[in-house]
Amino acid sequence: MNLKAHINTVVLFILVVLSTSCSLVKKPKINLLNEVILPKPLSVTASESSFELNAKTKIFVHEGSEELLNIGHYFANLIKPATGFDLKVKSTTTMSNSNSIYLSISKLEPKFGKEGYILKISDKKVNISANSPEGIFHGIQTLRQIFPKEIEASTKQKQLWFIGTGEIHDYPQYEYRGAMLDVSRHFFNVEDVKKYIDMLVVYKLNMLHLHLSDDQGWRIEIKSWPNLTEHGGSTEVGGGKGGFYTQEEYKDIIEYAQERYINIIPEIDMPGHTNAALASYSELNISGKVTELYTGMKVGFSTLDTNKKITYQFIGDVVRELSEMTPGPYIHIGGDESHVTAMEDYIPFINKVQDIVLANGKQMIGWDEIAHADLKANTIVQFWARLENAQKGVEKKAKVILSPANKMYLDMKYDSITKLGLNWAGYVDVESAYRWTPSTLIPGISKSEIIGIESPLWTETITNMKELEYMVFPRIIGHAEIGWTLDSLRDWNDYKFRLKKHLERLKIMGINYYSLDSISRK
Ligand code: TNX
Repeated sequence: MNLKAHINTVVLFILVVLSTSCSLVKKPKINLLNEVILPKPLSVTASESSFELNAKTKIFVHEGSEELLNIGHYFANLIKPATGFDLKVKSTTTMSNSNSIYLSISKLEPKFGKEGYILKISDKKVNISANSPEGIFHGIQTLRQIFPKEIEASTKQKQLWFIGTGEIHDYPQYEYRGAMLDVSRHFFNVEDVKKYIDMLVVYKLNMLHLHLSDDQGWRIEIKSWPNLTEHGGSTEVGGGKGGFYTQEEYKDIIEYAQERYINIIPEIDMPGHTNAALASYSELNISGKVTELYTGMKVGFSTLDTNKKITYQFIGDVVRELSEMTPGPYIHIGGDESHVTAMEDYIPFINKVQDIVLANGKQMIGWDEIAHADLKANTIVQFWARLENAQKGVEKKAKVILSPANKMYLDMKYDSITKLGLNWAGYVDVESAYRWTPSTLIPGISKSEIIGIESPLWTETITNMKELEYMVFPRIIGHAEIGWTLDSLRDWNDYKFRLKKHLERLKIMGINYYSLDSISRK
């Protein structure tokens, strides 16, 4: 080694020693219990030291797991803009590396299920373990929320990234925690849907139900019935140009969602809410003639002809093409507000559609009206309006998803001065969205019959992402906590306090949320 190289090495050594000892001296005490994590985890214990994430931190994943490597890269990319760090993600067999974030599948107690996780933070490393990758992904969302809120910034921040040490144990109380987006009344393109998915995963939601057809527009390409999108996809409420997803685009959404542990549930609403299809194919109409395209906001005026063979051929084709593209277990068939379909036609219609869905290897979900039909063992009833329907469903041994309109409809106005939205189910302020308990909502329906809850956003009055965000946030965060967190750990005043702090984070994320000034007045 020549002299110059030697001097360089010595200087470098001194620098390294200085920098590590400096950071040791500076290491702050941070109390993990003070961090806001939404939804609230099952247990948090704090050990009042801190871990620093810096440019040298490495993400290690348990050897051989492609999926965990992907999650590692997801986290590295997530924090890259704000930190400027390009964290390495590597496979490993040992856990002895310091300054690392270690992701591993291990056998946690069965109660953690496939979505639970344990997050351990020491001053040297972060460790997330779970029974399956879903759990690791949820653990990553918790880790993300523990970092200073500036971690969400889209530009490089000048600051250090310390987090408090301790341990978090966590798993959900309901397996189905969903959102629904109506892309029919107003179309939202692939980029918008991906953005929405990215917002949902922060709160550990795991289902996105897409309302793909209604009177005002058909939004998914069906190759055997091309006019559905060509003609039926060309409109939306208010006369805009509509739009639709090609099958390639739909698969792209599914893949994006899958990488984030979100299951996509496609809905084709029938036999009502079908004007876009009726305007595209004459043979589906009772009159045998096509209808006009519709851009208004009325509901309940359209129906497929439930007595024609061609109707079931049509549904068979649609369900087959959808099932082929959809890896998840569910197909949603709507079934709501079929006001111009006679009950004696409605019941055999739903029965036949249920057979079609089952024949395609899928499980049927329908809005609560389907409880009038003969439900098969694994059919799911989605409660939105009528308690009697949900109760009837449970009597018929169906499981239920709860979407009570007066608590969960994100298209309901917050209050009388909200510009967007509707109010047929009343105003849904942030408090009433949060202050209820699924298992005590409907007499006769207990926790074991409820697979979970879902927050629908109908879009008659919602035309773009800024408007969507305003109606969704922050109410959906409360719904996410209802679905995930044990009822006994939830309290409105405590939640209100945590949510207010969390709103500063939403601001940095650039989300156009509804301000909580109105709840501060209370
Ligand atoms: C009822 S909820 C509907 C939708 C409307 C919504 C508006 C349900 C199953 N049907 O068609 O868009 O109200 O809030």
